[in-house]
Amino acid sequence: MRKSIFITLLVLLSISIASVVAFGEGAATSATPITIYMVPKFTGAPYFTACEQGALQAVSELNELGLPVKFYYMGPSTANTEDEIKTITSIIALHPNALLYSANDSQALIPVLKQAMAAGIKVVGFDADVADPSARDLFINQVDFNVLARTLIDLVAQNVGPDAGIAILSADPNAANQNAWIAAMKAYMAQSYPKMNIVTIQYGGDLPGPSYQDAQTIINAYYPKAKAIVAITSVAFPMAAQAVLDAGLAGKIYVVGLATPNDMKKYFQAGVVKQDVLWNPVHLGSLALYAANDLVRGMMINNINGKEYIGGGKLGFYAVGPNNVVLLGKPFIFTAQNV
Ligand code: RAM
Repeated sequence: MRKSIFITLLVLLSISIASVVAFGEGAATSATPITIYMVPKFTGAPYFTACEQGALQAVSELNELGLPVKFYYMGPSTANTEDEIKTITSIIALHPNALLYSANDSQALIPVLKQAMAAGIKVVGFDADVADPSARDLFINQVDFNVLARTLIDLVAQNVGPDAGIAILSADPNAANQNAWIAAMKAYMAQSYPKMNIVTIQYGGDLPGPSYQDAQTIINAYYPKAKAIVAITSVAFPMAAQAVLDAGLAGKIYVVGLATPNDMKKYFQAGVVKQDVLWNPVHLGSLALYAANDLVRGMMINNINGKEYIGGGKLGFYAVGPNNVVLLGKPFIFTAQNV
């Protein structure tokens, strides 16, 4: 049954590609390159560089198919909402076909994204959404919020205990992804570990210095009440590990979070981190790029068993869910054995 749906999808995608190639259906023909900009929360992080790499892979696959894409990656070098808005404003003036964003702030970006849509630009979020689904065409969510929350909290329960006190180290207080994970962690704790509790939530703004200082605050003001730090940004996790290491508390405070395995290697080696959780950021960037291409070229697959699909090239087909959210996949747990 699944196989036959897959074959139907494959056939439909090739028809869809063929029609674009042969008849120039939709907004752009194969001969006309389309222009796509990718704006991460910030450029200076291996996590977002991995998203960029994924987008570049998709660009070269599409080029091979005769569907040329001009691709540009730009954004603030460190987390900064105002600069992110300025970047998007300047991109709108260049009239690209599509814009990919990861929002530092789920509210602040809404007007500029609506402006982009009004200018005829297809808008696709990845990694971190905005609070208003009508401000973008699609959002690619890396992992189901509840699945990610469960993964992190189960690790705390296994390593510290079902009654652990937790300090959360987050990003911008208005970041949609971090806030959704926090809400999902609270709900899962209440349901599965009623004695577990969140002692404090600190917001390091996805910036190294403030994240390190927040980790120090947790160590100095909340340990031993908090015996676990859950650092849910790729900037904060290595900073938390560094702060615990510097305080001589490796092995006493359990530090877990989200970051590229490469970023965490030295902390595994130093014995301060035992697990690192992340999805595949390369695939996230690829799927976002494919989604934008599909929208611009009119290659979305509509109404198979009542659903709409995007074609993600080698990644396969992905259904568009409620609020135009597409789910990428599952989180991985990295350990000293596989980093
Ligand atoms: C940071 C960003 C991003 C988040 C990753 C894990 O780099 O906040 O939104 O998904 O960490």
